[in-house]
Amino acid sequence: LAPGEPVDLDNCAREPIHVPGSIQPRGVFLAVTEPDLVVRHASQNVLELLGHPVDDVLGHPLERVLGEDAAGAISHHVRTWGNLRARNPLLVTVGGAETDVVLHRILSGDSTLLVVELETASGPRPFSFPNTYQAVRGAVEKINRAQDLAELYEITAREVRTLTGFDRVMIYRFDEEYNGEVVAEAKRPDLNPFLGLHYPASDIPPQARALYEKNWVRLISDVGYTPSRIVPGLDESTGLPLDLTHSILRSVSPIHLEYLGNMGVAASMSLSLLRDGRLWGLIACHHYSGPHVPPFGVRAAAEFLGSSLSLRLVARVEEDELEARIRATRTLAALLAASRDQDRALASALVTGVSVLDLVPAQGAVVSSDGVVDSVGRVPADPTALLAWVAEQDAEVVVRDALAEQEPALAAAVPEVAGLLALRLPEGQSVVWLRHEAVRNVDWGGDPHNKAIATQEGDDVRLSPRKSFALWRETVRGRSEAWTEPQVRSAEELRARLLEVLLERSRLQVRAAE
Ligand code: BLA
Repeated sequence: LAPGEPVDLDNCAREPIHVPGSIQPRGVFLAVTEPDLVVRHASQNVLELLGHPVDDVLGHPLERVLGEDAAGAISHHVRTWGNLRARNPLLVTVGGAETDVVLHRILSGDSTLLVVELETASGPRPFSFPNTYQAVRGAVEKINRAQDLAELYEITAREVRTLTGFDRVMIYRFDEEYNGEVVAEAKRPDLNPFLGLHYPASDIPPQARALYEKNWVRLISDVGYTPSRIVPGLDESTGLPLDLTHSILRSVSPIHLEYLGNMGVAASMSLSLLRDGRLWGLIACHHYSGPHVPPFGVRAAAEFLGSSLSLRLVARVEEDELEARIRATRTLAALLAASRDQDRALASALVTGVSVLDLVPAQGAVVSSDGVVDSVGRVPADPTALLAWVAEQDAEVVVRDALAEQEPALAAAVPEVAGLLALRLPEGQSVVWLRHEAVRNVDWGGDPHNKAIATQEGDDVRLSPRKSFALWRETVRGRSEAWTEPQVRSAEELRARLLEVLLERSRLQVRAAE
């Protein structure tokens, strides 16, 4: 974006959010040279928070801004430790107030600048270090005991809420295209649930996701804040604005603030969930009644819970995949045993008791074999058109998840079907799994709490969760849940074995006739 160009819905994926040139004013931002600790950049709110006009700070040693003790402690700290980010925060007293100092270095031409961010530990600190440690240890133990993915998400949401005190904590999981779904939620009981809702990928644009892979926590403690500018803010050697990727005070995208405002959110925090270094989801936290500032130590503890969830998840997904494979093998064996029973039509054998729906989940399945058509689950009243269509296909295994778009003629004949997985067998025989449209109707009616949403209803405002959900619903309309690779593989395996079974059955029939 050109400087001064407004951010809007069309260009917001190009907004360079890591270089906003300003911060959220709950703390102070300073960038100093080393080892002299002379201030080169400062946020304008040094006046309000520390009592020095920004011009009295620039070009002066840190000592003048923070006092001898605090500056001495920082100087000692940076000379002692290499990995500063792993050692945050440093607790110092500035102007009589307990203050968290959070340090990291950024590049400045061939050299580096030390970024010093200060957050006053406002109000009573609900979590001393030992308390936080106890809480986190207890939470990790619970996470490790979770029996399945759903419970794992659930426990993490609840524990993060207990730790941070947000009104709502959601586990937000991306699909392959970075559309998101709220898969777990812990909330104040009077709030309406977001659980199960989906949002389009554009709600969290690519550059934001890339930033969140590097910096795993961001807090917007007051959605209504006025940004405080960093002066001068442009790096002396490169002329470029300072990179705030790792700043804890980075001012956030105005378009996102508008979104949060429309959602009725007063404060927001999100934590990155990573798998092999890639973002697979977020823990998204909302506060509604007003600003909310969990101290840095609590945010770090919540981040740690997020990484525990991520680690556990990788193990859990692998366990689940293994279990699914074992289950599929057993189901396949049961189906084949049933299909060898010569006294029963093959079509009936595959849909009674252990059925093809146990092998591949779907809303219904139709089997046509040897002139017999049988089904299980929800299937069209008259599957003739469907079976005729499958018999005409060239491919042995046919996979469709957007029937209306991919096969309009067939879709017109079976309007309730959005996706199918079909095995074509010799002589017009087939096994066909059927899925409905994936979109569930979610009742947004009433919405007693988030009044801001209701006032946007008449407007063409895209930046509200309800409009955003509606957009997602538009983009996925007419699609079924995707057929996964393991599911298609299971179906292919069934087909290979059924070919043998059909051969055997016809041989026995011939012999019986002789
Ligand atoms: C960032 N968008 C975000 C973030 C979330 C969401 C969680 C991370 C920042 C944070 O912690 O608040 C989206 N939040 C959601 C969703 C839910 C939620 C889906 O609670 C559902 C319950 N956003 C838009 C559109 C654009 C956009 C249309 O909706 C742009 C075209 C932009 N979102 C946008 C940007 C950021 C963002 C630029 C980055 C904010 C920043 O870190 O500076």
